[in-house]
Amino acid sequence: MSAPNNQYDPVEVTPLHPDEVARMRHEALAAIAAASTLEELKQVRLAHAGDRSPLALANREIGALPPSARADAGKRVGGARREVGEALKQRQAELEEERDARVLVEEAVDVTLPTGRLPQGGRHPVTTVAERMADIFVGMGFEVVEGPEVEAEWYNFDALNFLPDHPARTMQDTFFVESPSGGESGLVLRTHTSPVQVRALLERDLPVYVVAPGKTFRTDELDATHTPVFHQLEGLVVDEGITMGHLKGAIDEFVHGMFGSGLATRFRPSYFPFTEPSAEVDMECFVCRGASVGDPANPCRTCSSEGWIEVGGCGVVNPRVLTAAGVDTDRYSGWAFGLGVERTLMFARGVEDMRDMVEGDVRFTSAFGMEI
Ligand code: FA5
Repeated sequence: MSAPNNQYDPVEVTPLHPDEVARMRHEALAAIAAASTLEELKQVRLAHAGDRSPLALANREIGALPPSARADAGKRVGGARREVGEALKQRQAELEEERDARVLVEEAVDVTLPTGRLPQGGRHPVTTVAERMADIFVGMGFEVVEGPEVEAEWYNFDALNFLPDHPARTMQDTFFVESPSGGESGLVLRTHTSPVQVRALLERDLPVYVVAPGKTFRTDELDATHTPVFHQLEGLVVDEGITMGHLKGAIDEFVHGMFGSGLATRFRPSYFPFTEPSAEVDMECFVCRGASVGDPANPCRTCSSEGWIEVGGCGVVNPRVLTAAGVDTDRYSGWAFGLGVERTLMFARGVEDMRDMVEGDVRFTSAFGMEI
C-alpha cells in the first residue's frame, strides 16, 4: 500500500482512475453473470470481491490519496464494490433457486414404482378368515379349542353316532390311515371338525361354549367349489336350558359380523347322525339380497340367483353323543354347528374358484394384503 500522498490527483493513481474502476466493475459484473454454478460464483466472488480482488486493492489505495481526493475516489470505488456485491447477491439467489429446482427434479422419487425390497409376507387368507370367524364367537364368550388332524375313528364316527354299518359313514369320503403293518389302524384323517365336540366334552367341565377351527380331509376332487383338504369351524354349546333359539341367535350374530348387519338367516331341515333335529344354515345373499330371484335380466353370481347362500350345517346335539361323552342328558342339552372356512372366504372376499386357495400362487394371497 502506498504512503499518504497529499500531492497526487486520484485520477492519476491508475487503480483509481474512473476508466480503470469502470473496467474492474465491468469485468466483475461480466464474470458474475457468466457464473453458471454456485461453485463458479464462489470463485468469482473471491476474484472480484475478495481481499485480493482488484477493487479491494483499489480501495486500499484511497488511503494514500490527499484528503481532498478521497471522497471522490471513495464514492467511485465504493459504488463499484456495492454494485458488484449486489450483483453477487442476486446471482447467488438465482443459482440457488436453479439448484433447488434441479434437485427437485433429479432427486424426485416415483412412489408408484415397484420397490426393490422383499415383501414381508403374510398369512394365507384361509387362516386369517378362520381367525376372524372364530373371533366373532370369542366376542360372544366362546373359547377356542383344537383337536388332532389324524383322528381316532371312534371320535370321528362312533362317538358321533355313525354306527359301523351306518350309511352316513359314506356321506363323508374318508382317508383311512394304514397301520405300520399294513392293516387297519383305527385312525382317519378327520373328515370334519365335529370329533372336537366329543373331545371338548370329555376334557372340560360343563357348561361348554367352544369353537374349534381346523383342517379337514375328504376324498373329494379338487374343483371350483371343493378341495380334498379344507377347513371348518366347529361350534358347540352344552349347558342347562339350551334351545335352538340360542343357536339361531349365535348364527345370526356370526353372519352379521362376517357379512354385514341386517342379513336374514334360515334353517333348512337336514340330517346329521350327531344332531337331531338337524339343519342346513342359509343366509340371505349379501350381494343381491334376493332381488335376483325370478329376474333373469339381473342375475346374481354370488347366490346363482337363488337369494340364499349355504354357510354350513347345525343342529341340537343328539343325546347319544352327549351320553358317549358322559353328559347327564336329563340336565344338559346343547347344539353344534360346522361352517366351511373356504366357502366363507369365497363369499366374504369374492373368490370365485377354490383352486386359487390351494395352488400357492403368491399373487393370489398377496391380494389380501400382508395381514399378520
Ligand atoms: C359337516 O361336516 C358337519 N360336521 C357339520 C355339522 C357340525 C353339522 C355340527 C351339525 C353340527 P358338511 O359335510 O355339510 O357338514 O360340511 C360342512 C361345510 O364344510 C360345508 O357347508 C362346506 O362349506 C364345507 N365343505 C364340505 N366339503 C368341502 C370340500 N370338499 N371343500 C371345501 N369345503 C367343504
